[in-house]
Amino acid sequence: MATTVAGVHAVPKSESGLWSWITTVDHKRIGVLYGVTALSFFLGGAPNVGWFAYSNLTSSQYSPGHGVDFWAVGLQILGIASLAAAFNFIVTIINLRAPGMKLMRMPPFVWMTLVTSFLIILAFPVITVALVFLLFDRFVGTHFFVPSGGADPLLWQHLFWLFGHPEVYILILPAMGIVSEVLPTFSRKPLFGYPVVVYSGIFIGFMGWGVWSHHMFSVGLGPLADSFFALTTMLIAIPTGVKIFNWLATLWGGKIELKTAMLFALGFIALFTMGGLSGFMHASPPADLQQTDTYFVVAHIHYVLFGGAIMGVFAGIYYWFPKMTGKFLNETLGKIHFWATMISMNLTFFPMHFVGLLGMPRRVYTYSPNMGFDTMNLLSTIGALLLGASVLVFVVNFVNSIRNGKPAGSDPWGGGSLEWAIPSPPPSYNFATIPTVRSLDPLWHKEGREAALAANQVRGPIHMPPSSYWPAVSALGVTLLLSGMVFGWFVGIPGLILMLLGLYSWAFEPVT
Ligand SMILES: [Cu+2]
Repeated sequence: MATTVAGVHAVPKSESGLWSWITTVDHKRIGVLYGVTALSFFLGGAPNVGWFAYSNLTSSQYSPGHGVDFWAVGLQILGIASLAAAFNFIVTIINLRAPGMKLMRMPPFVWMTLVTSFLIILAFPVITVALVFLLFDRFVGTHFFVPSGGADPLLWQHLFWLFGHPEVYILILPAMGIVSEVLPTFSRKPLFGYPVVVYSGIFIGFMGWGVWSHHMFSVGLGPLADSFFALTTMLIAIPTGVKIFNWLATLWGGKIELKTAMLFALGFIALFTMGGLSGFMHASPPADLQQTDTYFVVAHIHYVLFGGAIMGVFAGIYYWFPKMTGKFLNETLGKIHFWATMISMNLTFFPMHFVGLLGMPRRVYTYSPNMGFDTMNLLSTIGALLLGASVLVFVVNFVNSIRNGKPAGSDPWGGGSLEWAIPSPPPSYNFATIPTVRSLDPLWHKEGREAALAANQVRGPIHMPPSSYWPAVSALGVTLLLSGMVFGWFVGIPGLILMLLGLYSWAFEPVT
């Protein structure tokens, strides 16, 4: 993965070749994890405790069977995978930049990946601790979350949201980074206020640690705590607003080209801003007290995480697909995908603001008629079906373009960052020799462009590790080892052996 990050072109061990790509990319491991979690549907009941799994719903008393165990163990495995990826990104970004690639010359997506990686390595241990407590409660009979044993169930809420709020930024910051690269390319202008965009991203990363109790205003933490978390939450809107104005200023006076990637980036700005505005509303404890546990909150989270994160990810896919595969995604299907998503997304989630304010509660599967929810709820349902269908358009486009897409050259959009100077798809070593970087957006400067293109020509001494199956063996071993907590030692012990075998063999693999 690190090899495809723009401008950072080191090749860490085991990151070349298709197989090791499959075994080291975080998302593939999430697939394995999802397999483990989904197993619980067949082997012990789904973990039906809501996504934030408040105690004491998760205790053995209220959740017998193995559903919660699968969920907790699966989340621990995901934590290990995410930590491994985050450390890999941090080490790569800090240590293995090209000569002249100062921190303040890095592409914004790399910057936001760096901030996100720090959030991951600091936030995941918090949920790890909470899950270890929970597993102790369930397996050993401790009382970390058992009120009858003297515990305070709020401990889970604090631990969960101390992880859970930074997690929101783990999801949104990379999307902000993607958009900060897509907008300049299709406006033919450098990112407006690059340092301010970077610093506000770092500021959001810091501030994300001081707002977790805004998820707990209805708990009754007292006026002092409520006021503090209301203020910090309102404060975090400032760097977010700064970013939005910088993106708008990037567009201002630009030569705007409405390719699909650009449409998704613009959609991101519109929808994420709306999500930010409703978020600002429940930064106020009295307002939140009315909105909490209603569909208003459901509307908010989908505007920030679907309108924000998912739109950003689609912008990134349309932008870098030609680089990754050497082929274009079909623009017509792309535009149909974009407009279908935009319309159905708003049809699904916008009415939820209103039914939420009318008091429609979350996590209830049916409602009595004549509450005034019916029409708007029906609109949401129709919207959700259309939204699903719009993703199918994308899937068809994706599969078809991989096979029969129009060939894209090395630089289909005229981008400013270094990845557009190497062939599409990139060779595993990226640049034949590592170029020296002299500015931000090096390809938009004559000498930077010449240096990057020249660096492509001569194959220099770049150390390339062999592709390896061992990371896959270690990952499988870790998964089995932890699954042993649910299934028993006959799964755990082989997992331990596989893990040690994989790590040992991986470490001592001969270097070619
Ligand atoms: Cu939050």
